[in-house]
Amino acid sequence: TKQPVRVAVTGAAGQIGYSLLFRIASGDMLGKDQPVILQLLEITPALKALNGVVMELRDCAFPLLADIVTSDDPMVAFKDADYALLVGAMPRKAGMERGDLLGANGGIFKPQGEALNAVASRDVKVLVVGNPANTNALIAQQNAPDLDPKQFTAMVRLDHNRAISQLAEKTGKPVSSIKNLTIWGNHSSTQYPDLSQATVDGQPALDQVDRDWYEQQYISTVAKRGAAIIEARGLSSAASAASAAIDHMRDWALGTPEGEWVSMGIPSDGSYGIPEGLIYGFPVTCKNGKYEIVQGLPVSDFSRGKMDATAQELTEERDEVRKLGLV
Ligand code: NAX
Repeated sequence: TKQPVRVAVTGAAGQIGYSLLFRIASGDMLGKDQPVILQLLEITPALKALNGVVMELRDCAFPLLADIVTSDDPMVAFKDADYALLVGAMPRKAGMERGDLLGANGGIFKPQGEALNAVASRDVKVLVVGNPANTNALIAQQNAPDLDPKQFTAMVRLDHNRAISQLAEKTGKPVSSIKNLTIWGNHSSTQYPDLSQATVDGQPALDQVDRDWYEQQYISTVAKRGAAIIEARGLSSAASAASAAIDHMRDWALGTPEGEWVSMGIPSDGSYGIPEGLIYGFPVTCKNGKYEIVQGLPVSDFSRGKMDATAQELTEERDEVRKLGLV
């Protein structure tokens, strides 16, 4: 039997945590043969609620759940962590400017980056879910100089999954028939859900839908799906966000199927003309615990405009956190 691996989760007493932790502990993320130790971080006032979640986790009697650690100190929660899912963040409040939001999150992700740098496994795989996810990932990464920058990723997988489900609904085909669509850029309203390479049952997706529907409706429906969930549920997406985090980590750790790609927010190496260093959604394949950008895809003028616009937004966010001295 395998040795347990350490999985750190921040914001563990929150909504996403309430779904995510149970999926990790049941083996959905790292496989049904991989025991896990959960290392849960919360702010001090939420530790009591977190303890309730821990009681429930124990009551599930998950065979793969080897141990649970809770703390309000990132140096404890990230100790020797093999995986770190950074979910806890500062939400945007009414009247907050982008600079205020980025500054408040810098207060969380800078010390967390420093703690990962100091105590996590040297091979730790980090996924940032807490918004603004791409730039929060950049802040954590830039404060962890001893780790490889490629170890820091941001979640665009929920957008990716939403894009699949919207296309499945439109074409009347099962989600399993849809391959190789891409979320480029920021996990925000400027993201670009790109169908130009996507296939449905092996046939080009754009031959099966109306170009107008794609450009005028599909892209914004995917980008605004989070707001639609809040409107309907009165709360933001949680179970679907947790499921996407599981998908992201599972594919990174265990690999993507041959001939298929997924979307991950990763540091740009300059591919596709995206400024180097931005944490940007790219099409990637994963193998042996490493991801690689899918190269050589044709980029239309329409795509170019969308890809540059979302890169521009991320550049502005980076400029803002630079001004704040966070990176
Ligand atoms: P909740 O407010 O339910 O939970 C967040 C938890 O984080 C709280 O329990 C809070 O006490 C904790 N927390 C705050 N600061 C912390 C710190 N410094 N250290 C440790 N824990 C801390 O939010 P939830 O619905 O779970 O969403 C969490 C984050 O995910 C939000 O930032 C949200 O915007 C973001 N999302 C990102 C998505 C993505 O696709 N990248 C989609 C879903 C989600 O909206």
